[in-house]
Amino acid sequence: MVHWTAEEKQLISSLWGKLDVEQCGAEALARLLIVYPWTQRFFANFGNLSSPTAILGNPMVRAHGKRVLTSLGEAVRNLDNIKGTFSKLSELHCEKLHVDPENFRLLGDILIIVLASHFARDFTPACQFAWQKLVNVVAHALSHKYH
Ligand code: HEG
Repeated sequence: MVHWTAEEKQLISSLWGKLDVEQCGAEALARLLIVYPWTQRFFANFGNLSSPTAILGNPMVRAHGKRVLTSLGEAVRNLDNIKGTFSKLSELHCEKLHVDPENFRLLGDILIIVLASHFARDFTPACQFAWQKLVNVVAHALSHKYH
C-alpha cells in the first residue's frame, strides 16, 4: 500500500483546491494529443484534430479533458484507496476502450507540465514530488485490471 505523509497530502489538496479543473484538464488532454499524436487514435470520433490550433479549440477535447481531470479528483479525495477508486475505470479502459496503459503515464507527465506552467513558483520541488507520486499511483491503479 502507498503511504502518504501529512505534508504530501497537504501539498496535493491545497494545489487541487486552487486548480481550474476545466482549463487544466482541457490543456492537458490537448497537449497529450499534440505532443504524442498517436494518442489521437482513441479519439477518432472527436472531430477535427488536424493541427495544434484545431486540437486546442476542439470542444470535445475540452469537455473530455475536464472529465478526466474531474475524475482525478476522486484520487485526491481517496488517496488511501486509489486502486479501489479506479478499479471500474481500469476495467473500462482495458476491456472497452483498449487504451495502452503507457498512455496513463504520458498523461500524468503532461499534467505535471501543465501544473508547472500554471503555478510556476508555487509548484515547488516538494509539490512536484507529491504530484508526481499521485500521477504515478493513478497510472498504476488504472493499469491494474489489464490482463
Ligand atoms: Mg480515459 C473515458 C478517466 C486517461 C482514453 N476516461 C474516460 C472516462 C473517465 C476517464 C472518467 C469516462 C468513463 C465513462 O464513460 O464512464 N482517463 C481517465 C483518467 C485518466 C484517463 C482518470 C488518467 C488520469 N483515458 C486516459 C488516456 C486515454 C484515455 C491516457 C487515451 C490516450 N478515456 C479514454 C477514452 C474514453 C475515456 C477514449 C472514452 C471517451 C468517449 O468516447 O467519450
